[in-house]
Amino acid sequence: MGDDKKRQWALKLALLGDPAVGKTSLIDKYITDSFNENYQPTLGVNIVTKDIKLEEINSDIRLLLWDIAGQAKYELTRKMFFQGCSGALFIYDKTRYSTFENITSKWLEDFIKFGKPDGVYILIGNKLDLKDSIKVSSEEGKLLSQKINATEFIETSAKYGENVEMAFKKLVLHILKKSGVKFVLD
Ligand code: G3D
Ligand code: MG
Repeated sequence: MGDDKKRQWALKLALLGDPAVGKTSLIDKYITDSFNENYQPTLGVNIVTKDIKLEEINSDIRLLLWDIAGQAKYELTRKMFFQGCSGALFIYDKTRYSTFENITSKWLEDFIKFGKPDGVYILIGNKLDLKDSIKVSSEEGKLLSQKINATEFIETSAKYGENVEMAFKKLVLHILKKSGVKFVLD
């Protein structure tokens, strides 16, 4: 209370999920307004930065969004991918059940094995707009998020931007909250 000094943060966030679930599309949608830089090294990762301001906690935050660019190379660069990573979005495609199953058997396992023990993560069911091809119900998504102790479950459409900004913002707020920043998060 009474501390009005502006704070600055840099957070590394990972987007995890099977090929074609929409990781890159979610990032593209999110950064459209304030694109900074985007480079694709030969390492199999894509790193995009985005600077955001969160007035509610008087903070400037630089986000480093790590996206898997080549599946085979990801296996080789996993350690680096998770080093210093504060949080993750676990993404599956609501129209492909195998992408949902792989959240636990592959992506969560990697995050636990290679990531920070106190890392924060949100479960994302993407392609919400493909109403006629849905294979994973909202109830199943919700149940999985509880089972894996995700801080939130959010369904998105990267195509139409539905809930995209909210998903990233919630991840950031949950990370800051967990690291001791005092504010009310609902
Ligand atoms: P990835 O980065 O996880 O591999 P991409 O996935 O972002 O490359 O997306 C894979 C394909 O799914 C792309 O289609 C992309 O347009 C589509 N996609 C991603 N998110 C959504 C969504 O929310 N709704 C719909 N309808 N499609 C989505 P293409 O045809 O370019 O391969
Ligand atoms: Mg991609």
